[in-house]
Parts: sequence; C-alpha cells; structure tokens
Amino acid sequence: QTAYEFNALEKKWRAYWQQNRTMKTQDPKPGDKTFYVLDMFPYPSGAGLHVGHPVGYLSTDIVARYKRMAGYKVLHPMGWDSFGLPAERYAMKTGVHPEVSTQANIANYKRQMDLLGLGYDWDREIQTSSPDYYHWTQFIFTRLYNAFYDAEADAARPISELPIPSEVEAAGKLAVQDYQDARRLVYYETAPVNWCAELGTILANEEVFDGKSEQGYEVIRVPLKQVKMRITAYAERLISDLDALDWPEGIKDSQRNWIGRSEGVQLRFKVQGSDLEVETFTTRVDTLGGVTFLAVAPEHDLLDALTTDDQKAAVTAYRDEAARKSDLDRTKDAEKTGAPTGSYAINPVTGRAVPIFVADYVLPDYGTGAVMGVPAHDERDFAFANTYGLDIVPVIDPGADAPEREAVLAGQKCWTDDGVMLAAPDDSGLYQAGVRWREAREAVADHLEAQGVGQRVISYNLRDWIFARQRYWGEPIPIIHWEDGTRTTVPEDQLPLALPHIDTYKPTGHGESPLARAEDWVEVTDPETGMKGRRDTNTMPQWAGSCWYYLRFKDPKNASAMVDPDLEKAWGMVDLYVGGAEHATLHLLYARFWHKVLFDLGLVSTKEPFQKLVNQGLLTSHAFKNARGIILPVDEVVEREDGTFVHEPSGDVVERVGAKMSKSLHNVVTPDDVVERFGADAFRVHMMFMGPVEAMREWETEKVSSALKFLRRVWRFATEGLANPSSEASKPVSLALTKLVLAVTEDLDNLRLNTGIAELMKFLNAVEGQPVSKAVLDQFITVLAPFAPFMAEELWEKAGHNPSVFDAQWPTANEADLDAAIEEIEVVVQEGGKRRATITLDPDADDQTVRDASLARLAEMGKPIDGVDMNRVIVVRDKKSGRVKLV
Ligand code: ANZ
Repeated sequence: QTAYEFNALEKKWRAYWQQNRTMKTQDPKPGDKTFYVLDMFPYPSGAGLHVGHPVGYLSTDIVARYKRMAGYKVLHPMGWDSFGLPAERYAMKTGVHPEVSTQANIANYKRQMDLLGLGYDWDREIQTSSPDYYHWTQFIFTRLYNAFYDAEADAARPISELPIPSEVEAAGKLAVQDYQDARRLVYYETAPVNWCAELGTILANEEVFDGKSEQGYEVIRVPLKQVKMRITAYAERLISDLDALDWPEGIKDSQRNWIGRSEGVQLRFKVQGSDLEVETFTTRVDTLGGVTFLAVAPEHDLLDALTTDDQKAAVTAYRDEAARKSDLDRTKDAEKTGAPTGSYAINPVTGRAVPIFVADYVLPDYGTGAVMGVPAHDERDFAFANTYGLDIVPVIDPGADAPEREAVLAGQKCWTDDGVMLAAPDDSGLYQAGVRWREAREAVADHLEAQGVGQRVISYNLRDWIFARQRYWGEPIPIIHWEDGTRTTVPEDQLPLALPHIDTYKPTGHGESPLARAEDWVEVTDPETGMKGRRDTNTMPQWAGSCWYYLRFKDPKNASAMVDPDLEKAWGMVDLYVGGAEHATLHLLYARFWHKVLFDLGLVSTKEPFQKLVNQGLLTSHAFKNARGIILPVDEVVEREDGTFVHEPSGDVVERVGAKMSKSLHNVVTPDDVVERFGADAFRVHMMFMGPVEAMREWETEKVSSALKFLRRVWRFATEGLANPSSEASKPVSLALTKLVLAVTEDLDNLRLNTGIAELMKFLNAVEGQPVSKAVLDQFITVLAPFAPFMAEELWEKAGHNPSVFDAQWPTANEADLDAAIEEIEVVVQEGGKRRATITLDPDADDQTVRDASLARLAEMGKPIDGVDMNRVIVVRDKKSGRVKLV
C-alpha cells in the first residue's frame, strides 16, 4: 500500500492526458448517441479564475466524463470570449496591445483549468478575437444584413427575394436602399442613442443601469446614425418558443418581461385647426371617455409642428432638459413634468378638444411615442394632471364595496383596479353602463376599427439592438459606405476583414471609433468602377462573438464554412448549458435571435440553440462587519480564543458575514492555492459536495480538508483491496455496489452531484474493512472517476488496466437485483412526520400484512393509534433502500 501523494499523482495524469489527448472529442458518426454539454465561455480577464468560476465548469466536466463512459460521443469544449472593453482600457493605460494581454490571460486561464482536471478538448479551443473565428461572425453579420423579415412567411429571407415596387426602382438606387433598409434585419437609422462620453461609445439599453454605464459613467441620449439589428421582428417567436425549453422558469420570465408584449390599440387624434394627427398607443381604450390631455415624448417627430409660437421657448428648454435623463429616470421619477405645446387634440368619440403636452414620462420608442392621458385611471397621468391642473374624469366605477369609491368618482383619487363602466361618454352608446371594462375595451376597439381611426396592435418593450460600438477591440463591421451614398457589405470571399493594428486606442474626439485613425484601412476603391468608399469604422458589441460560438465548437477549424452542415446536425442542440443567471436577457436573448435567423436562412437545423439551461449558484466568501455595518477586509481581523472576532487596527469586536469575493476585501481565493494544499480531486469533491449546483454557497478553504480525508479513505480502501482482493464479493458488498451504481447514475442524469458524492461516502461506510473482489473495485473506480479523475486513473492503472479509465464502460446495475438481495424490509411507522416505530418484515409481505404488523407493534409498545382508518394508510416502498414507509 502506498501513501496518497496527490501532488505527484495529479501532475502525472495531467501530463498524461495532455500528451495522449485523452479527452479528445471524436466527430459523431451516423447512429452515434451524442451529448453536447457547454459552459458559458469566459472573458479572459487579467485576474484569472477564482474558486467561484469552477462551480459550473466542474459540474459539466463531471457530467461530460460520465456521459462519455456511458457510451455517448460527448462534446464539451472551451474557448474565450476574448474581444471586449477591459483589454482595450488596459491597453490605453499601459500601451500593451490588447492582443498581447489577451493571449497572456488566456494562457493563465488554460493553465488553471488544466490544474483542476477540466477535461476540455483543447484542439477545439476557439477565441472570438481570432480572425479564423471572427471571419464567420462577420459572415453571419453579412447574411443578416442581406436579409429581410418576411412577415407573411414569419421568417427571414435573403434581401434579393424582396420585391421592389416599380416606383421605388424608378426613383433611383438611394430610394431602393431606403426601401430595403426599412426591411433589412440590419439597418442604419438615426435615432436617440445612449451615449457614454467617458467610454466614447454608444451602449445598448441593456448596458445602461440607472442612467450609468456598467462602470458607473454617465450616459446621455443623443441622436446618432447607427447600425441596428431588427430583433423586434422576432419578438413573438422569442416568447412563444420559450415554452419548449427546459430552462429555469425565472430565466424564461425575465425574457418574457424583457420582450414585454402588450396588446393594445393604436388610435389617431386629429389636431384642432390643422391637418396633423397624433397617433397614440393604449392598452386601455375603454378609458377613451376619460381622456383629458395628450402627451408626446420630447423626441416626437411632430413636436415642432405641434408647438405654437408662444410655446417655442418653453418647449425647447424642456426638451434640452429631458435629453440629460435616462429612460429609467424618466419612468421612475415620482414627479411628472412637461410643457404645453399650445395645440389641442380632438377626442374621436366625444369630439371634445384636450390640450397636447410634451412630457418626458412618455418614452420615444415605445408604442407610438405619444399617449392619451387618463388621469382618473392611470397613476402617471394622475400625477401629471395634478401638476398642471387638468380635468380628472372617471369612466370606471370601483363598485359599491370599494372604500375609495367616492373619492374616485369625485376625481380625487386614481383607480387602476377592476371595475365596471360608468355611462358611456356623451351617450355614444359604445357600451352599457355597468359592463366590465374588459368588455367595454373590445367594444370601443371594434368601434374605432370600424370608423378607421384606430386598430388593434401588439406592442413590445423590446427595442431593436444597437449593434455598433465606437471601440477598437472588437470585430470590424464589414460594410463599405460608397461616395455615391450607397452601401454594400464586404464580399464574403474577402472575409475576414482583419482588424488593423493601430497605436492609439482612444476614440477620436467626435465620437468616431479609433479605427477611423487607420486611414489606409478605412479608404477603399472599387477595382472595377474606381468608385471611392470608406469602411464602417465601428466594431461589433461584446455580445457578437458569443451569439454563435456554440456552433463553431462543432467544427472549429473549418476554413470554408461557419460549420459543416452534417456536423451541425449530428450534434444538434446544446443538451446542457451551464452558466450564470446574469445572462438571462443579454447573451441568451441575442444568441436565440441569431440562431432563429440562421434557421430561417437554412444555416442551422434547429429552432433553438440550448435545450436545457442550468444557472450555477454564486460562490461567496466571507468578510467581517463592524457595529456600524462597515464590511472589513479579512486580513485585518483575528479570531480570539472564545471564538469572537476582533478588528486589529481598531480593536472593535466584529461579526463574521458572507460576502462576495472581491479584491478590496482581500477574500479572493484562487484555485491554485487550494489545489496546491489539498489537490485538485479534493477541490472537486469538496466544491460539488457543498450543495446543489444551483445553490448559493459560502466558500471556506479549510473545509476542503474533509474532502481530502474522505479521498484518503477511498485511497486506502482501494489500494488495500487491490493488493489483496477476495475471490468473490460478499452479498452485502455486492448489494452496496448495486445501490451505488444505480444511485450515482440517477444523480448524474439529474445533475445532483452533491448527492452523487454522498452515495460514494455511503458505499465506503458500508464496505470499509470488508473483503472486496477485483470486480467490485473496478466498478467502484469507474464510478469514482468523474468526480475524482486523477485518483481514479491511478487506481485504474494499479488495477492492471490500461489508461484511461475514461475509456472504460460505465457500469450498469439491475434494479431487480436489489429486490432479490433484500432479505428483510424495514418498515418505518411514522405519524405526523415523527418516527413512531420500526419493524422488520419479509420482503414479500403485502400491504395488508405491513399494516397489520405495524398496528400490532404500536399496540405492543403501548402507543396504539386510535381513530386512523388503516385502509387509507399508504405503503410506500423505496426499492433502493429497501425501506417501506407508511404515510
Ligand atoms: C391610456 C391609459 C389609461 C393607459 C389607463 C393605461 C391606463 P404597457 O402595459 O406597458 O404596454 N404608454 C403608451 N405609450 C407610452 C410611451 N411611449 N411612454 C410611456 N407610456 C406609454 O403600457 C401601455 C400604457 O402605457 C398605455 O395605455 C399608455 O397609457 C402608456 F387607465 O393609455 B395607457
């Protein structure tokens, strides 16, 4: 028997795996069972991995190893989301080219992943910043640009299939371009954008938090010409196709809310004394009789036309003020502000004139950017009406039971709850007094549609995706702007359009991307016509590369296609995708959108990319909190003998609390330290034993020693057994093994890795010290292997097999063996969740015998059960444990 020298042993197998490409993925052949398990690939930051990152990576590694042994072709790749802002900002500070720092970071991440025994096939590694990869990101962009959404077919089609009306054709190529732009999936548009001066770039709505960038820099809205992707065309499918996915309900809900579907009516109001009409969007057209004003967004196209001369100054001042606020501030601010335009609108039902305001609580890009104000039944409108002294006209009766009824009917309170209609405005007969508002809503909508002043529409909160960033370290956008005003994509056979090297990464002062400095690169001449043009100098947003990387892993080296169609089909959807819940609406929505377009264009074979999604729990560390609630760094606190903690610099007694790992609290733990002290296998076992993958957990390095202790016991048990195996397995040992195999297999199939480890522990408890056969040991080592791969390889070799244990077959066991092996069953008699008695019976005992024996036993113990109808007591048999429960 030898000692468990984990450091030497792990080093040996790390080298072996690398040399022999043990975890190499073979392309599937027809008829192969496949399993695609994917981690959300990381952005390789300068800090490297901390112990929290591998929660997900370890889970998928364990599942991948198991599936492979169970006979699947397994794809479990890793790569790098290597374009992005931090590398560029680092370059601005230090002058180190992003490419250089990125490669150094990647090397470090890889080393750390190998350290943990994460069995990735590095021959499939991809980097989104490598030209071999972004070649195809640009290719997909090109295909999206050259496609339009065909509403009738509910699918994307190549733009060449879009019929152009002859009058557009006749109006010239710029008219054709405009016509196509209005339908393309990628288009240019001037619209208000989120401009962050500090970062020198436009941000997507998803990247603006509380009027600030992720880094906390101020973001303002300015009009700008920009590239957008028409994700809104897919809003409906992005919602409805969620149903078939095996994702956490919370994530599906976030996506539904983000897309924000509402059914409503678009309704036109005539402007008094002019030809203008203001179109509003409302979900509550039943309240039309209560409209006492209209409000348009400060960005509304008609605002200037609506503004009368004497209101010009006030409206302009108001508009400038609104430009400094974010959407969120505008919707959140309790105070609703605005300014009268001086114009009036005519209510199409009552014929009454109401004033038109500009108000910033009306958002420019939702609905029509204009609302009908119903102060009696909308809180925002109510606040606004009170500020400007506008009429408040109730149209809904809260009902006799509502204590607020009187105040509502007097226009002193806003009522947004259920209710019935008061008499229809001006006896219009649109609906009867007393009908439910939902009914009235349909009646009014029917009326407006019949009159041709309104129509039912579906509105989405989702905005089209602003796709350009004024940054250097990203994929160049393959578009050329020609001097005649036309625009084309870079021909596909000229891709990749490589990112030129430059020395200054700062955006130019006027908000143009740093790429504008690379004059030679920017200026192009068409070799055929001699026409001059300029390349688009924007780069794609961070999310582009991760929109399709899961496809590239199937065929990462293909130089002539994004992915070979046969391989794309053979692997199919990602079977299991594990990553952080923070990607609920960004990456996961964008990737689904691209995938759907690719599906429509015939480039992929499935409608969705990720079948099952699991969010790993956050790993926290600890820190200390003083009486004033200030969180203190861990290295400034010492533990006293009585178990209390003292902050050394101040002498304060402090409390130990869970806290996020962060540099400033000095509580970041790297896997490197842990592996050095306890070994990678102990790290793996401990991390997975801490709890379910999805659960939050607090990390304490010292606790890894329990996992190490367990592994030492495993080692002793296995090495002793191998040195001196029994010729045959005893009955209890083979029973324990059968239970182990069945339970671990089920746990792995359900991603219950913590209980899988608990089963290994139970097995060890049951068989330690008993003679075991070689066959039992072989199976045990195989079951251990996904969890503790280094030790398992070593034991496998000691058992006289050729490495690798991962080429061995996952053992199977028969449930029937368990039944046969059970010589007696244990009956637990429970009452109200409490154990009252335990009896032992023959396994063939039928339910009635079990009931009778239980009753007899309880009576014997002097605890008879009275008043229970024993015929209604259910007998639950757990085959695996041999337990029978009475419920
Ligand atoms: C009149 C009304 C009466 C409304 C009432 C509500 C209650 P959701 O459900 O989110 O779709 N609205 C429409 N466009 C807007 C914009 N661009 N900015 C801000 N608010 C806007 O919300 C739809 C409702 O939000 C619409 O229905 C409209 O107010 C407002 F008792 O119209 B409602």
